[in-house]
Amino acid sequence: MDFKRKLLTAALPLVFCMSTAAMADVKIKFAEVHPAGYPPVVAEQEMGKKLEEQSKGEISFKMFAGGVLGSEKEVVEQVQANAIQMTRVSLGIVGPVVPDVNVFNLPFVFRDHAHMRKVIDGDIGQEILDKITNSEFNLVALAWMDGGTRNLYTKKPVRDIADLKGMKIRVQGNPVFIDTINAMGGNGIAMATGEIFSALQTGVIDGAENNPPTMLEHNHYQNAKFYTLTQHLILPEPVVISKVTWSKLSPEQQALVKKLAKEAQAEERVLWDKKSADSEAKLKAAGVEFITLTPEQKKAFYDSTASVRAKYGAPYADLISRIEAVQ
Ligand code: BDP
Repeated sequence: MDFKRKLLTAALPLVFCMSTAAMADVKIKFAEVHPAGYPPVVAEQEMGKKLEEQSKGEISFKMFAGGVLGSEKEVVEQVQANAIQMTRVSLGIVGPVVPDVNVFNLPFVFRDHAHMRKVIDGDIGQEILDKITNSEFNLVALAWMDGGTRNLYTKKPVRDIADLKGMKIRVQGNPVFIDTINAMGGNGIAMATGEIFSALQTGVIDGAENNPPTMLEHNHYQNAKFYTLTQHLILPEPVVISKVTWSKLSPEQQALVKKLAKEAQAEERVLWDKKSADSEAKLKAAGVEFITLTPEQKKAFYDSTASVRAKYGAPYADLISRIEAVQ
């Protein structure tokens, strides 16, 4: 064996040892604020696995779960700059960046969870994704994850809207949500997801609002034992990719990413329903009291937020009528 050949043979195993990530043309870092095992995280990892396989290793995918790459707001900024390539965020966080999406962020804009799903699965859902893509904010929106229905959780029970008076309630950093809590009589305070646990613990806030899986998995229930089923927000969560990365993909690769993101949308929904039911059972077992409102009591929450729908919904009156018409 001549020297050159020897060298080549020695190097071969090395080449095969190189990870797909090292060889891929496009490397995707995906940021998630939720922990491993949480429905969207599971569906997104599956999407990543399929992406690596079906792109034949041209695209690599790595999940960074549990908020290790920063808060959702910080992550969105990094995706805009292509320092992170993909993420899933609550639409609440996108609203301040792309105001058009705030239609879905309005209190009680959806009748119920099933209505929200119908809307995001149809033309309107695609239109809102396109609003994100066509905005100047350097993101391409691919699909929707389901984030369930948000309800109030508090240290002292809210059995009626009057009980909320003056309570400091954490919301996502979006003026629509601060105004919503204030309109209900509380005091809306914006902070990042990762700060809620200690804010509840130290009494900086009296409560927050979210779906059962987040209340459970982020341990908020440890310091807020009352869960009032207001159902005031039903926020879908877009999966977005940086436009810089998107433009590096071939049309075939773009189609593949889109297709797999839509598959993840369908897969996550099944996981979500199971996780929600499990979370409710676990929260109850941990001593959380679920407070159901009568239709009149719920109407009081709806009526109190009319000013918010009027203020932020006015430019979108037609769209809101189309949302209401979805059966
Ligand atoms: C959860 C969303 C997550 C948000 C969180 C929050 O899935 O994206 O960050 O609420 O309110 O339901 O911060």
